Amino acid sequence: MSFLQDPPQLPHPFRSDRVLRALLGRALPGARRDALDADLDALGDYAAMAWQRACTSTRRKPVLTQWDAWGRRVDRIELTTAWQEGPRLATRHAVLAAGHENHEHARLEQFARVYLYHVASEFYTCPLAMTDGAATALKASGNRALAERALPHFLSRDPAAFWLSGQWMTETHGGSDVGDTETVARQDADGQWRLHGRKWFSSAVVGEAALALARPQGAGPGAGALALFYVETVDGGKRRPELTIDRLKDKLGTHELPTAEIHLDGLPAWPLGELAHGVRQVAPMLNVTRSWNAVCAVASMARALALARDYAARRQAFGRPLIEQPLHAHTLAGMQAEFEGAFALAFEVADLLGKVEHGAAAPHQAALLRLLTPLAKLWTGKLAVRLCSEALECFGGAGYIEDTGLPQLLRDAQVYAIWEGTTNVLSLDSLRALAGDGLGALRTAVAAWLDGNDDMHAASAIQQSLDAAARWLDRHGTSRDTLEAGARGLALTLARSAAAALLARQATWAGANGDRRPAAALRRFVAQGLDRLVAPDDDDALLLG
Ligand code: MFK
Repeated sequence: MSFLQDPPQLPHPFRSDRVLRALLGRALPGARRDALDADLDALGDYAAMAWQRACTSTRRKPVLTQWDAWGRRVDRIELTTAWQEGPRLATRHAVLAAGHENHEHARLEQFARVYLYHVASEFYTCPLAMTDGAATALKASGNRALAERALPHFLSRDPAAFWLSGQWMTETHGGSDVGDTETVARQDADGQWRLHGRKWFSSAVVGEAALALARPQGAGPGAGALALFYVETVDGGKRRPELTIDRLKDKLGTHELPTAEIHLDGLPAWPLGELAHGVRQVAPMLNVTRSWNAVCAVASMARALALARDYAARRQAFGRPLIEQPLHAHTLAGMQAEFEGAFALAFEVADLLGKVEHGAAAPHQAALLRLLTPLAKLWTGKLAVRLCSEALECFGGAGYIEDTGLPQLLRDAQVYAIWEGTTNVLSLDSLRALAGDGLGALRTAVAAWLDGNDDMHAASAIQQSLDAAARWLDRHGTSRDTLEAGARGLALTLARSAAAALLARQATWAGANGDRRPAAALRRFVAQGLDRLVAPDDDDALLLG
């Protein structure tokens, strides 16, 4: 054999990530950086180790054993190594606890940890997101008894005390239309609520608790009649018999994540608040998990790009390294600009969340957060698929070969557009936010982000695309069908405009230190287009006829 290609090497995920380091350097007071950097460095070490391990071992999936040899129902799940390591990693580095510290930077510091841990965790971050969402919803509910019981476990820094929480919403009939939930809550003679039903996607079935939507017995139809309940799944170290696992899902990706179908047969439950408006009560959880979704999508992009960039310097073709081939370099640079925009938007959501939660936000920033959360989730979810797909192409045929570890990036990325609501569900959610003062809040924020930046071409492109979005809303806002048909185009336009303005802010900050790379990211991002508005027409019905 005359030639063996060097595989890509993963640079240290924290030390080599100039985009993350630049953001933290600017956004956090110096005194906060030391403790955070120690955790980020350790999580970066873990990620580097996990990549090496994945490249040199056989991929495993969790295994469900429902019955023991003697016929007892056991529902035991054997987890992969990274999942077994999850509680220790998550607690030692405060991946959840950091987000609930009592200061305005708590969420930014938390999501920096999430970003570095996510890919290596093999989607252990999925139940962590649910647990974070459950902690947030419990706090918002004002139910002190449940909060005092669960939060010390959910936010523990001790793996022995740590509990994961699920989010049991999705059902076969309900799906995205959660109002069609069929799970029923019945109250027994001594007043204890018990849940009866089937939940179709539970990604934290190995957890100790969950928040579940159910219809109190006798309540009417629709979402307004649903209630939100807290349940525990384990009693005395054993899974409660009123909870059975029907099977693990056979999914396109996220293979290490034991997503399950479950049956509830009288599982004890406690309402978080009033016995109605459960969707309203679960909304704080949804917005937190959607923020995780965005940051995790960006983390997958970062991984794909880091490997593709390293490989471009290693791989020779047509007499020179790929990175010296103009078209390859141009392709990678375009990907880098998109990634930097997505990173800026996802982390702005993280930063805003911390500010809003701690009363440190400006008046317009609560409405801004409400709008940017679905925008960041939906845009980064789609972009992760496109960027991971493009990154696989950067390896030629090797990108299509399983044991390079590369195809998994693309398979896993597909989940971001589905997990926590599809692109269309999130586009419709952004209409809810726009019905408030979302657009006004975004315009106020964009003006501040552009302040001091000297790229007039970018500023004008951003203003034009926001003006076009506002005109589109004025023109079509009265027709619900047209508004909904164009909601995705509108959401993508707003997401890209916001991301471009955030890149401008980053470019201004970096320019002061002589770093011209963020300005280049802004130019390229704007050149790749901001406006994704869709002109309404009658052809949908014809095309589908
Ligand atoms: C990691 C790997 C994972 C492995 C594979 C996973 C595959 C996917 C598995 C899953 O199932 S993930 C879960 C996916 N499902 C969802 O995310 C739910 C999708 N549906 C929605 O998001 C709907 O928009 C929602 C159910 C939230 C609401 O639909 P409705 O029933 O039409 O509610 P409505 O009447 O519009 O809103 C009810 C209340 O909630 C309103 O408040 P009021 O009662 O005060 O009027 C809304 O304003 C409020 N609300 C809704 N969304 C909100 C919100 N408030 C704040 N933020 C939001 N995002």
